[in-house]
Amino acid sequence: MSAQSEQLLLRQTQLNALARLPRQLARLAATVDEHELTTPFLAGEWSVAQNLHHLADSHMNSFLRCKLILTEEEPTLKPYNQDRWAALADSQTAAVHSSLALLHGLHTRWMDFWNALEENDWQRAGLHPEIGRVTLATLLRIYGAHGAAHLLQIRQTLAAQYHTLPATPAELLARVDREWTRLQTLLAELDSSTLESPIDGGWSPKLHLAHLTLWENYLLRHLVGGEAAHLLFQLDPGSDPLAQIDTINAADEARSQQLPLDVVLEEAQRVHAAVRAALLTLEWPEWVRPGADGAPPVNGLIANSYEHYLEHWHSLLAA
Ligand code: NI
Repeated sequence: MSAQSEQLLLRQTQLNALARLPRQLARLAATVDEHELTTPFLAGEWSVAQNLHHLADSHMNSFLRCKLILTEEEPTLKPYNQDRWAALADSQTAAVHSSLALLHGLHTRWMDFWNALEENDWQRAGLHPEIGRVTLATLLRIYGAHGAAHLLQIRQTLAAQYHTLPATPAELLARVDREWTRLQTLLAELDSSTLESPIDGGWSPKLHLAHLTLWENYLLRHLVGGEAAHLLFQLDPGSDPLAQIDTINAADEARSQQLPLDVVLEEAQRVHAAVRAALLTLEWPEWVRPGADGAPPVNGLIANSYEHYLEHWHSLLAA
């Protein structure tokens, strides 16, 4: 590929990221309750709501800068204090629909702006007092990656609500239910063709779900049920499955590719229902007492349930 077409492809990727961001944020926000929106679970970091309001503030500023750069000769760009903005009352409210609506309209206008640029417009620039000369090409590169960085930040913020071990089986189950519901809410919006389409060239939603089912099955049959893990994964006796996670995942991916969508969806619900039932019958003291390695066995239940859903639902936002 020539350097020029590589650059065009990169620009298209950045434009696509900007175009789809408002929908990703709206889908995510629909799964987050008021407590989760406004609690800064990560000490010293913004709440989910502050992240969302910040994206609206930041992109409004950037859109205006883009227009100034296109219509004036190297205009001076006005910096602003984003932390102070995020601390204002309007950035703390749980009413995030206002910022989501702003972003929806704003990104539509912004896409019209970008799509109408002539090739030599991309090198037009403004002067930022702290960063120096900033071209439109640079602004697209920065803001094309900005949303993804905050989506990651939001996921880490939500994950931080689980930093301590669940105190009771009921709390474990509540966490499992919360993240499972988030995952299912995101899946429920996708039609069957989207469920089977690769996301950004990676796994389809169907493959993400099949993968979660594989490890829920491990939780159910090995961690709780005591079945030998090598039998479960059809490995040689004595081999350690946790040392072969990539091989196991790849084998399951190949198997799941061949399965009809309904079978994968049905299996996911069936295995998950069995996991839930099993969690209700745990002899709790055994699970929270530190094992030989110092870690309580409940960690295995967590890693193969709600923590694992959290790692994967994030990818579904881009489906
Ligand atoms: Ni995984």
